[in-house]
Amino acid sequence: MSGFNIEDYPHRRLNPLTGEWVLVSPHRAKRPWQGQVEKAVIDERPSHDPNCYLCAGNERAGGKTNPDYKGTFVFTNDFSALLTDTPAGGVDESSLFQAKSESGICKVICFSEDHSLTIPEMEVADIRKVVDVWCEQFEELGKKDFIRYVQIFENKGAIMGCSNPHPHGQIWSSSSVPVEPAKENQTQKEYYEEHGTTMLGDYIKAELDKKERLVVQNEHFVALVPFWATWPFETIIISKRAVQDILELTDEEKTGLADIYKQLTIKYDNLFETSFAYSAGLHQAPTDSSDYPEWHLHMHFYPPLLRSAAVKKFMVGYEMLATPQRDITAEQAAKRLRDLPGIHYKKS
Ligand code: H2U
Ligand code: ZN
Repeated sequence: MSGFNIEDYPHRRLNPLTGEWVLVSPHRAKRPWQGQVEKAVIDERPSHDPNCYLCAGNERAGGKTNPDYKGTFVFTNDFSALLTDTPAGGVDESSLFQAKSESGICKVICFSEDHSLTIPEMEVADIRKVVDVWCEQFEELGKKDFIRYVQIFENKGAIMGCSNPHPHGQIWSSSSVPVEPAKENQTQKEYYEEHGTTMLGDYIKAELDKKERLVVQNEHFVALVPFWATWPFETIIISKRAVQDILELTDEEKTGLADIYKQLTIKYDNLFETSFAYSAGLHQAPTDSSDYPEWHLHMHFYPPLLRSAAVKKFMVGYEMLATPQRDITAEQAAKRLRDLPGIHYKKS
């Protein structure tokens, strides 16, 4: 088509980290939205909830009692999806019936003793304590012979299936490299072999130059809407220095990670003046003691909200059967986030 441009015409964009494509239909986002934009009721929570299984001093579903912790608190998930003592073995009948034993360790991390808080409302110094726990856990779990990948993540909000508003995250570590990191393992390796530099290092260099998809940044990290974003307000935090995992971060960089986690989630909360739901998690090199110079630490944020505190995007129909699709472009989403105040709406 002559005169093609990506602001006006339907097109596909490549996600170089997964090798997958997303369909973008910018012409559809041009229709004005006339539906109401309802504000969510501000949910006021107590600092301590006697019925919360993550609050200090309370009993959990498994029967154990939480200590009187202050700051962060880590425990082994009472309903772990992976177990340490799974016998080796599998099913290997033919290429059609393949199964492999999998073992691992799952943990839950309380980010704060204060039940009422969320990351955007916590102090950077307290989020830094969360980053320190990530480092301790990544090191401890990654050192184990049978652990080859450590997935650190946060599921936030009831619409993401999160069972409890108490600020918390999880770590699932496993004996094999799971599907998403395995794709990124392959693509980053191929890129590094071809260019001698990390894919995401080259990517942020270009994005810092173009600026149109940037959301927030500090000295050590940048948060942006990736060119290939699938979810309406999907973002990625990337370290400015290429490091394979969080253990390589300097003290200052760890504080930088805490800072950008807060800055980005403030933007998110301010977008619809609601506690913004998402699944977010770090992607880093496998922990099988090989060297992975191609791996570049980053954190994905996949939020489901589209238009208001209540209207979410559904990945259904064409997206389940063919390919993911979006209307609002990555550039429009980035501009909306970038233009929002940097102070949390509850504090302004
Ligand atoms: P979500 O925030 O994504 O719902 O996860 C909370 C985790 O906490 C979940 O994996 C665990 C669940 O198994 N959990 C416990 O380990 N102990 C409890 O008493 C309740 C929930
Ligand atoms: Zn609580």
